[in-house]
Amino acid sequence: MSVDILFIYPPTGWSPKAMNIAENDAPPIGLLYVAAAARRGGLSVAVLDLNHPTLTASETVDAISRMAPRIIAFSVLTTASASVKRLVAPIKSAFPGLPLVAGGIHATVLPEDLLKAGIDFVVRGEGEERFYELARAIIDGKPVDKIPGVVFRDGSAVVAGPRNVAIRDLDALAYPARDLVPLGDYGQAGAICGSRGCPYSCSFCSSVLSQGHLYRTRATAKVVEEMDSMHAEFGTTRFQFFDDNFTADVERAAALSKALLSRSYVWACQTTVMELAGRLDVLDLMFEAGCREVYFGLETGSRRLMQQYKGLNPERALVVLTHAASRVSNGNGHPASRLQTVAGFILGHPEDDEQSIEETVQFALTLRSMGVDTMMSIMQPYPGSLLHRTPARYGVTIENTSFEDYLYPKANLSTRHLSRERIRDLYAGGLLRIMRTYETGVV
Ligand code: B12
Ligand code: SF4
Repeated sequence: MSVDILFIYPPTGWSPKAMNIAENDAPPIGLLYVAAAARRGGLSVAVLDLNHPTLTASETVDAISRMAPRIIAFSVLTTASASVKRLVAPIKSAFPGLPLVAGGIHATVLPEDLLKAGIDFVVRGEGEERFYELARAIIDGKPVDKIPGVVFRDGSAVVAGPRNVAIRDLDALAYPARDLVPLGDYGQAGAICGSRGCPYSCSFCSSVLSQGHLYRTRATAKVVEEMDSMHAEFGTTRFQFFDDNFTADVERAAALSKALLSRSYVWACQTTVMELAGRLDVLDLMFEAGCREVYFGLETGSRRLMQQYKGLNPERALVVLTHAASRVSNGNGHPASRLQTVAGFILGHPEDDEQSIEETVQFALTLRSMGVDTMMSIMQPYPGSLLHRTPARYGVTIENTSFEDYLYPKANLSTRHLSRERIRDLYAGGLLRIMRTYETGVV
């Protein structure tokens, strides 16, 4: 077997065996979009997800040798950048001259980090159009310096093509090439994207600089069509929307829900509270249409910070979250169950202090007593976020620059109010109090 392109999805910083697989149990949708576009252009493609099944470096080299690709292309999140760097040397020594390409969020925001490690070409931004052009140019021996988004080394110089602009018409894209991965092995096999980008600009989010504020949506009919095709091809009935913010356009969320009323699919999404605060009817509609899990990025439970970040107050947030958590259905075409409601919090915001963190933990405990699940993480300085780009502006110090440690339970920065160690201890203490509510059922 030989292929033009072998796409590789590397593991995050945790060793695959120690990794909480649920965190990483989704097919790499971004990479599968890029693979589908390359295939549509006539290139033969294969995908190796090093998490499914987990492969060591030498097993990866063996797999590459069996597939004999003309180009290797990695999808790189920051937490996976160390894995990619570790793979470069064995691949280069086994296959000298084989071009190595990288794309994805980390490659987009820090291309030189990967070029320095031996990657030959980086594609910044959305890869569907640009990767295909690059791959064709490499195969045909044509120049690559005019391709938007492409960055490469020329001797000691780093050459960058023009800026890669965001794709406007998401409906024109080929569906992600899900057939190239062992779809049945993923917990979140129903991953699907109905929109890209987000109109907000939270300081800790990499979407801001990597995808810009350009919020783009697909036609609802097209999204439903893709769900139907996944149902027909893979038997999918449970879907996970990977949109950054499912209700960023609340009317669109309502329209998509209406279109799903006639299907018996179950689905999950992530969103923010703001848009739904005055539109509980949309939440009801989503539930009626099969939404059975909703993750709210609340980020803080402190009155002061909630106001500052989201223009919200805890009472308003409570109305939305408790409304969601009290939705119960006895069937009606969709599975009889409740709406699992999850509130996500981050500890260690630049303005967090002992008191605001205590308020966040208290708020989480209040939510637990009302049937809402909570998820706590520690603030990370992800490249691509404003916090990483201008830490001094936010009064934070990045104490650890080892990217593989940028995982939600690890403390890697200090703020003007709290040391890194104190953030870690407050997180551990808060988490313990919340975990106890799951053990005992008593809040
Ligand atoms: C859904 C999601 C998840 C899901 C699924 C992840 C998955 N396997 O795909 C779950 C919940 C499992 C998850 C887990 C984690 N996530 Co997450 N997640 C997202 C989210 C909301 C959407 C990702 C997505 O599917 N986007 C849609 C697709 C179409 O876009 P895309 O993936 O960026 O791909 C495009 C381009 O990047 C590029 N591209 C991608 N790959 C390639 C490859 C090549 C060769 C080329 C040329 C181009 C290219 O082209 C694609 C198509 O246009 C993003 C936010 C965001 N906007 O990116 C965060 C995000 C990616 N996650 C993030 C993080 C940190 C994590 C975790 C490490 C959290 C943790 N546990 O500590 C884990 C890592 C797990 C892993 N390795 O998969 C960060 C990454 C930050 C960074 N700088 O790397 C983000 C950006 C959110 C944030 N905090 O800012 N995540
Ligand atoms: S954290 Fe959520 S709401 Fe904030 S910019 Fe990122 S995707 Fe948008």
